[in-house]
Amino acid sequence: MTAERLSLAELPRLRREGRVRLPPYDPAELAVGIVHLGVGGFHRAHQALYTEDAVRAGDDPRWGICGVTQRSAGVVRLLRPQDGLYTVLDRGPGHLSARVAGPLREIVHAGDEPDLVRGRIASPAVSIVTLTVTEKGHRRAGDGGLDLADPVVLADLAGGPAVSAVGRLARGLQERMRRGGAPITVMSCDNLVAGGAVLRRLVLDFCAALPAAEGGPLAGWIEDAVRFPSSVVDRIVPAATDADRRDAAGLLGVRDEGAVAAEPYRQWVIQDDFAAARPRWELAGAVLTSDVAPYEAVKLRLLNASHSLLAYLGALAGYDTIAEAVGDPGLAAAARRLMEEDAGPTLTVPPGVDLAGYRQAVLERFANPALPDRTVRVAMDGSQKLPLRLLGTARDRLAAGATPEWAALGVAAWMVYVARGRDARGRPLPLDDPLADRLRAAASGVTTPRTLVERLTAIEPIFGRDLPETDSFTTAVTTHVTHLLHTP
Ligand code: CS2
Repeated sequence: MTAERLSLAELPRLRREGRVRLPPYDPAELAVGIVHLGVGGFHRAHQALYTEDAVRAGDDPRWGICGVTQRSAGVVRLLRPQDGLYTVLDRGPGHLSARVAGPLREIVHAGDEPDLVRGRIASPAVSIVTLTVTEKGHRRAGDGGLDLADPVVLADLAGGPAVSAVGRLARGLQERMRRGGAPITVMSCDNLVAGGAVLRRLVLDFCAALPAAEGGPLAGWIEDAVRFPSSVVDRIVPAATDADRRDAAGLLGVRDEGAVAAEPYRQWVIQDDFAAARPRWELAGAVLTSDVAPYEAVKLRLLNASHSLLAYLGALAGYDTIAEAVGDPGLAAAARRLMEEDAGPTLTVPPGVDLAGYRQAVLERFANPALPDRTVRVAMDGSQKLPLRLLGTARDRLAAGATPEWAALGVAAWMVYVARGRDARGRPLPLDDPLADRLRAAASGVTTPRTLVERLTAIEPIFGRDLPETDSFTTAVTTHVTHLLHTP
């Protein structure tokens, strides 16, 4: 493999060769106008590209991004030597194309450079903070507010460099208030229900837990000057692989350690509620709307719910990828029926969306043979995902007097995944979940399906108080668990 790395210095050569799409401007001339917390593969293949496209279409160089990595410094090592440049490979059935993207103007590991992160959020040139910090990264308690029993949150409240996403955000906003308090927008880009309202509540909970003389003025300023729109993001972006880096190097003629592959499809629906300037993302195909809730429910309850169902059933059956899982007619039928029979009746159809077409497209996207997305990736963090993806649907159907059979199957598959920890071929299945210890303890020594369902549904942060008491739900889950446990 070639020793040279992708960098700004390579752009003139790449432009002359004309083999891949390149940033349609000189990246070095972009100012930093956005801070993004959670600069993983998803951000690089989704929001960063929309932003780059909006910069080009609107001829507006204000919107370079300062990408902040929250946990590991790995992304800094990948992207800093490349001046923030990286390749996104579009992998569709029988189709491969590549573009080099340049909107990431700074890459910062928050743990190493906390002052830089705070200073950027406070900078008057920055008018937007976006976040993809995962469901668990929000550190919510069972009631949806900030988990004030979490030692990381407590340490952040006590002062010193913040470690949690909400702590970093709140400290950055505090610094901004001190430096004049220019209005700013904080936009949630995680797979949450009402992510903007969730984030706002968490930040205000953080303020309320600070000493009153400190937290009171901050909360007051946030109420006045900060907006928290929700947004719905969609693009399947598996973890980058050696094959991605190899293909990128083949196309570029230099190494790209930051290459990431994604499906061709992308969608972004944004609540149009900004405190100050923003890129004209609509020029890049984003939908700006006053109400994202119907889009959010469609995405979580159709795409993400059937993704999780296929991940647990598929992993148990020994399928490594989502494409293999959806290639199994029984599993594909379960995913289809979850979308049609359980989720469908709970949805309000958003303007311009055809639900039958959406469902069909979801199954086709999952079947994409060119993009190996691992079942265990999607199976991760089930305790955080199930309530948003399956249990809302279950509750709505139960309230309508129906039994949500397919949502119950998804829950049962997760339970068997947790309890058995092995696939049909005897290979271990990782339990990667912030509640892993609690889940393992609940499932250990259990001898009957009924007890397994009782023990796991008793975990209140996941199932609340209502679902363990709802017989038609627990009976449906138990029937599926029984069946799955008897399937080798
Ligand atoms: C997946 C999502 O990780 C998961 O559980 O369901 O990451 C999914 O790939 C994205 O939401 C697609 O937009």
